[in-house]
Amino acid sequence: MSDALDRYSERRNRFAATLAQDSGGRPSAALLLAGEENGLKHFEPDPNFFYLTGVEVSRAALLMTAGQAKPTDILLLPASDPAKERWTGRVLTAGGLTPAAQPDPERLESSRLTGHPNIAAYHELDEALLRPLRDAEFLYVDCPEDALPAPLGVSQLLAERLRRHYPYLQVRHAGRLVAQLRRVKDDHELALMRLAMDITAKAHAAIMGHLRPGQFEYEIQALVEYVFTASGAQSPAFPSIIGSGPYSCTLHYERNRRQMDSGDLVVCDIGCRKDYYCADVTRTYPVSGRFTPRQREVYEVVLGAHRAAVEAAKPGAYVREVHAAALDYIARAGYAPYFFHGTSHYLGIEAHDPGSYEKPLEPGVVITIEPGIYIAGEDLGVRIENDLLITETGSAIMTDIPMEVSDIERLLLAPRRSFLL
Ligand SMILES: [Mn+2]
Repeated sequence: MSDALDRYSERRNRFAATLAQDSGGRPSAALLLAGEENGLKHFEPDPNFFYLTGVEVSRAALLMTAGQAKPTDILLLPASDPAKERWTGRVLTAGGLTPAAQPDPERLESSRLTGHPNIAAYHELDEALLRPLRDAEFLYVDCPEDALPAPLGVSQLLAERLRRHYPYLQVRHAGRLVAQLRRVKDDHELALMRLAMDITAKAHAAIMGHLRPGQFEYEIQALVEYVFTASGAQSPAFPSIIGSGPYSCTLHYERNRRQMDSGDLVVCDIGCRKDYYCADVTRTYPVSGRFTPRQREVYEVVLGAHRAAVEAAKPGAYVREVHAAALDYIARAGYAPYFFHGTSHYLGIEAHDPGSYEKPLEPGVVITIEPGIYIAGEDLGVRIENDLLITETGSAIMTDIPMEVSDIERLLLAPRRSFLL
């Protein structure tokens, strides 16, 4: 079995252990769904399902048990659909059984490609659930963190139906358990995140090579996303924020329609996703190439807060302590009212990766450090964001992009390159 496949089976073993621990050793079953295709939208599997299987097809599921006489680990895949494959190309399918009740060649092939010994068809999910649910006391299903404002999803409806059939079943949240595992990145994940960060660094270098007064924010967005795609990233990790002048103070500005002027600052909060892993890096640039004294004054405070936060981020520390370090620095400079968001979030398969903030940092955790000061009355917003890996001894910034005033001005004042168009 290849390294890649070992990695997923090792993750499933750890998930099974977490499951056994959470259910106190009582019989339980966990069901994670890949999700469904949505019109012409490019399909991406549910992050928790993907983390445990590496499988990218829709209408797939992972069924596992803990505390039961015979442990279950079944990957359910869609039935083959030759007519559909004319449109979509060959996808992983469940195959079937031979007359001798052995896996047919298609099933064997899917087993080989996924490293999963037990494959079944997704449309036979009810049958696959029969035995695990006969004894289970707990059913773990996944559910989005912000479920309340959204319509009920497939796994919620499924859990509701199963509970009607097995009224004694207690439903628990599988996502929280996978999030515990996803919070600490393995070497493979860190390698992919570094690729995403290197591409994002190239995009920031391109901004510094092209930015000039008179451009529209969307021109910078186009440049950034060109670099992402041309460098092999699958997509932006989140809508690119290119916010200039008054919009430098709008935290999640993503219209990017304004024409930039020479006295403006422009906040560029960008990141790509490479093989499912995200980068998220913000720099704030003076459009003219030079900060005004006032802009520089505020910029240096944010930079100092950034350093203070990095200093505070180490094994054993809490994210709230990292935030307090940044906020203290900004407060001592007199700007406390102008910093009104958190300093850090987890980063990984999602730009806002899940994980508890009530647990201390530990080696392998990746967080962002992104203090900012936003003075709307002066159209003056500054944010500086890097991605930080917690190490055995402290932390390491994973993104190599200039952030000192002198470096940024030098790069911005070098001869401009012009756009293709
Ligand atoms: Mn961020």
